[in-house]
This record gives sequence, C-alpha cells and structure tokens, in this order.
Amino acid sequence: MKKPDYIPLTGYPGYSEDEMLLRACSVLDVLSTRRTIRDFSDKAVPRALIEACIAAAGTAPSGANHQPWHFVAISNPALKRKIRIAAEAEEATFYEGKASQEWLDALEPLGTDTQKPFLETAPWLIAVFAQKRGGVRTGMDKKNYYITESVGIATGMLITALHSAGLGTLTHTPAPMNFLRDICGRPKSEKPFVLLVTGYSGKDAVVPKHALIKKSLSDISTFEV
Ligand code: IYR
Repeated sequence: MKKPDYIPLTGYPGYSEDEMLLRACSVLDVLSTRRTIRDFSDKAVPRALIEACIAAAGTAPSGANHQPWHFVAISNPALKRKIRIAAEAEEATFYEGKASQEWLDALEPLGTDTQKPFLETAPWLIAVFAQKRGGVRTGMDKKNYYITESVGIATGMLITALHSAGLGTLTHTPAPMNFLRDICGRPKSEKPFVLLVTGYSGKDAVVPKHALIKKSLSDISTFEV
C-alpha cells in the first residue's frame, strides 16, 4: 500500500491545564444557553454570517474525509413559502393520522402542531443534504461512508456556530422531507437530512419548560478509571 503524504500538525497551542478547563467551561456556558426556537424575528441576517457558519460546519470530521454534505441556504421568500406549504402538508398527515399516540404524547410538552409560520418568518432556512456518493473533491463519484454520522456531526457544528454567533436555531424534520430535494434542485443521490431554521429570536419568544430538563453529567456519563 502506498504511504500517504503528511505535514506537521498545527493548531494545538498547548494551553496550561487551568486554561484548558476555563476554555472548556466557557464553551459549556455558551452551549448551555442554546434553546430550540420556534418564534423568529423577520430581521435580516447578513449572508456573510451564514456563510461563516456553514464553513465552520464544513470542517467536521467525516468518513474517509469525503465530506458527504451539501447545505442550501435559502432567504428567497418565494422558496421559503413553497417549503412552508410543503412542510405543513406533511405535518398535517403526521399530526392527523400517521403519528402514534405515544409519539403525540411525547410531543405534547413542546406544544408543536401543524402550523410552521417560522418557515417564512425566519430570514434563513438551511436545508442539509446527505450525499450517498462523492469523494474528497467535488465532482468525484465514489462511495461515501458513515454518511449519517458525518452529516450529523457537521449539523451539530453548524448549530454550535450559529448559536455562538447569537442566532436562534430550530432543527426541523418534516417527514418525509423529499420535497426539499425538488424545491432546492438537488440530485436524487442526495437525501434531505434536516431543515435548519435560523435567525434572531422573536421579541416575545418563549420556550417550553420541558426543554429545560437536562440530564445531569452523572446521568449521561460513566467514568471507568
Ligand atoms: N416534525 C414534527 C413533529 C416533531 C417531532 C419531534 I421527535 C420533535 O422533537 C418535534 C416535532 C414537527 O415539527 O412539528
């Protein structure tokens, strides 16, 4: 097997342990204030801000470094309207039949329903697509690996970047989402992964108390030392 080329690693400045803990805690502080928002202001958000956040997501690790994602950022009001109409039609079939009673009961504390006005109010919708085939460079047509994991990590990093910038986000997953592929003009080989809604939070935005219940560190982790 041919040996790969390497370059020296950079970007790890060697902080003191005290400084590392401070930095980790400051990330925790920032992320602890993130809420899923369903009430957005219509105030415009500069394209450059969205571009920087998508570029941050694009640094995510991925299977064989194939970066199997594509982000379609939509501020065009006609497209947002199309997406709202299609999403609300899907949600109607979900809430009025498809969803099990157990699922509806789980959603009750969130107060969600078929109406998705934020899909038009929010200044940006970011449709995230997962690519079945691709490669390390655009235009390649090789098999991709760990696609869901890779796109999930990139989406998490996108949410982190948007939230760090001060923007609200909503991970919206109308199911099925295939209409997004047609509206966004993406190829059949791509699967819609999530529709991320982003913008400033509305003046009187509220969050359900249910969302504040977070499992403790000891609930979510086990240390074997
Ligand atoms: N997609 C629907 C239902 C929904 C499902 C889950 I799981 C949520 O955490 C929230 C909503 C909707 O957006 O209303």
